[in-house]
Amino acid sequence: MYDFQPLPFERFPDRVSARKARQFFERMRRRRSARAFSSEPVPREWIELAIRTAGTAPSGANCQPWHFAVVSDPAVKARIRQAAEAEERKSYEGRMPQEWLEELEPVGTDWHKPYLETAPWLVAVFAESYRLLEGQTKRKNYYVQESVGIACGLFIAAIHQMGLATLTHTPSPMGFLGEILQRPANERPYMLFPVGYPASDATVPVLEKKDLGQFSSWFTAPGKP
Ligand code: IYR
Repeated sequence: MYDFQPLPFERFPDRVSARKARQFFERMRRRRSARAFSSEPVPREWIELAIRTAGTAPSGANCQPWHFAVVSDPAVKARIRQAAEAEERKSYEGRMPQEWLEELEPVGTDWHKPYLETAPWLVAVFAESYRLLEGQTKRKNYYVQESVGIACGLFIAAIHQMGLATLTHTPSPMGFLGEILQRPANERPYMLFPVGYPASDATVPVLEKKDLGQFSSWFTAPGKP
């Protein structure tokens, strides 16, 4: 049994909550995935803070089933780029069904991933499917996909909030990440984030996000907002 303490909670005045809700939305709606990065260095401490933010995520039974492998060494970035491009090339040139390729056509992606070397940092996230206790007994983790997904969401928000850009890159398959980054067998690669400033000439597709009414339904008492 854990020790319990009173919930540390700061209640804001309504007008403060209303302002924070609006300001956070206005900030987050300006986030865009970048596919062209500047090589301008970014302090390690900022990346540490984004990862620490990710590590505050709720997780099944507080297992915290994530690992963040962080790369700035150009030699390691080059190996990752080479391996990712080899897989992506096979995907784009045969493994991906026609329907998928057609869906991606307007985005303009292909197997070339120069950003894996240009971005000053690569952050590879691994999901710990189980834990090993002393004596090598396997212990299950719970809600691993959900937990790691939430941690990644917080990471993305933290990176955006500090004025940097990232991309949710999922080269497929990405088993090479575990090998290059020497992760144990109980971890599966989950996502790869190049992080840095966007290139000064970076472009993004003009996309529409769904309107609230298109992705929510509400069940309120008659006459209640
Ligand atoms: N992993 C590939 C393909 C890709 C798939 C989807 I769905 C995207 O939204 C974008 C890319 C790549 O990174 O190019």
